[in-house]
Amino acid sequence: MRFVAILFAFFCLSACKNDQTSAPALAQSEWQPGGEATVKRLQTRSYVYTGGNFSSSQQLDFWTGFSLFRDPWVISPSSTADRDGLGPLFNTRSCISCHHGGGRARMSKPGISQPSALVLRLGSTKPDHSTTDPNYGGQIQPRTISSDHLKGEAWLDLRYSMIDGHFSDGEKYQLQQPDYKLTRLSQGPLADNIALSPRYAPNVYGMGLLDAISVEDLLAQEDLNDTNKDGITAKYNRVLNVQNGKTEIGRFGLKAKQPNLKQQVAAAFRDDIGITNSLFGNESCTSEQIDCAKLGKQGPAEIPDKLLKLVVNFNAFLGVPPARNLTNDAVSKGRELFYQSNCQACHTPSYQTDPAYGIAELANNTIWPYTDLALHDMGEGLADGVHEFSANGNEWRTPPLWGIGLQQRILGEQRYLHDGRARNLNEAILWHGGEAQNAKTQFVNLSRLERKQLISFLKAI
Ligand code: HEC
Ligand code: HEC
Ligand SMILES: [Ca+2]
Ligand SMILES: [Ca+2]
Ligand SMILES: [Ca+2]
Repeated sequence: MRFVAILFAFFCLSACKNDQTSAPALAQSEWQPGGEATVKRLQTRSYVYTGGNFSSSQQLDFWTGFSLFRDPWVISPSSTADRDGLGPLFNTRSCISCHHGGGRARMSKPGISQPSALVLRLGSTKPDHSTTDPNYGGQIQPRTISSDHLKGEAWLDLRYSMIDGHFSDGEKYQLQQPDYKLTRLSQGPLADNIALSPRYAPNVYGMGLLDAISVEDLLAQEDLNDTNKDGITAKYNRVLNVQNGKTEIGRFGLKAKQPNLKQQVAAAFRDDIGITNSLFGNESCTSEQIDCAKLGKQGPAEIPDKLLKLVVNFNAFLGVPPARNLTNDAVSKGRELFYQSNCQACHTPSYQTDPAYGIAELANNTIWPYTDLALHDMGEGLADGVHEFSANGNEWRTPPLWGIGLQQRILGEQRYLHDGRARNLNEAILWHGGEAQNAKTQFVNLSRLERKQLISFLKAI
């Protein structure tokens, strides 16, 4: 009897293996994940280089855009009219303080602090996504230009508790479960039905290429009723394009709230730095924040369209780092395991960008971003409870994985996931739940060697 059972288990194992997706042969294009817009040589301290194929006038725009991304904004009025208008309430003075070298920045330390790269969004716990907090609006801005009249909205009290677990082979691991509280709130507690949604600044290279994926290629992956029965339902966020008032597919932001790169950058200017623009013309002050309104913008947009466009193009042209070590033995085994574990069901390996995309250098490129840009229920463990358009409190957009192995090298620190709770790639995978539960279980069941191989693949792409 026992023998039969073992025999049966053996057959099932091999049958189940056949069910799994096996990796396609390594393509030459995988070495250049950003296609023509891949950075030529790997840099050590920063991602800030354009891809190979931009003209000299585009390069010039890129570097001018970079200075607007890097240099701090100052209080208005000032002698540098090109970069004043900071606040009244703000998170940090520059884009780069949250996107170090075009990537992520240092994560907040546990304890009480004014966070920088960890943005505390406020959102509705009800499907009515447009509700924001009457006092604080849609985001906590911890800093202010005037310590006399206007206080920063709140500080963060961040604590971690440890969760013990083990892989199937008995090896132990520990995950840190975050607990977020607001403290030193300037206008009392948050309203009912409003919850905190912590967001750790993501990488911003390759954004132009993600913008250049055609809507058709994205929607072809939508699978609301899980017709292929793999336990995964890809859903695209439907969001407001503030320029034309239309509902469009969301791509940018951790819940894919923004339909295009320009709107993402314009929202960052207003919400994170306090710089109004033609898309978001009012300061982030709520109607309860009268002193904020008094100190705010007088006159036209604080960043004119011409300069806004330079920053958008900086983000669009920011090249993707080249892949490394793909033919290394461990990496190619890890590549096989990535597909066998069904990671690619959400982390869609590759696309051909839209041949008709407006920026010719970004059009019609073979790219390897490893994302479907769709929303997935990732389980209670990662849920923030906050709705953003059609995204619910359990859902997050699949992040791209290109260049992910370079974080230690560029930032000198590794932190992953929407709130930076994961301290390495192992932990990032172990937090996967919900629709990704099966993939996570596959990972937990791998041998120690296989887990290392899978991680070495992630470090190579
Ligand atoms: C205070 C920190 C902070 C500042 C300052 C900041 N960002 Fe971000 N950035 C974030 C966070 C957090 C997100 C994710 C937002 C979300 O989930 O909606 C983000 C998202 C983005 C994205 C989309 C990435 C993606 O994968 O969808 C781009 C592009 C971007 N930021 C560019 C900028 C630019 C340009 C500036 C300056 C105008 C800027 N950011 C300023 C924290 C910051
Ligand atoms: C059901 C869809 C889905 C599947 C399957 C899936 N992922 Fe993810 N993955 C996501 C989403 C969504 C996130 C973002 C979650 C968050 O930030 O809370 C994510 C985040 C990650 C991150 C962290 C990225 C970052 O920049 O912080 C890594 C690494 C990762 N996944 C690797 C994997 C691997 C390896 C597998 C297979 C074992 C896998 N994923 C399977 C959807 C998926
Ligand atoms: Ca302002
Ligand atoms: Ca606010
Ligand atoms: Ca499915």
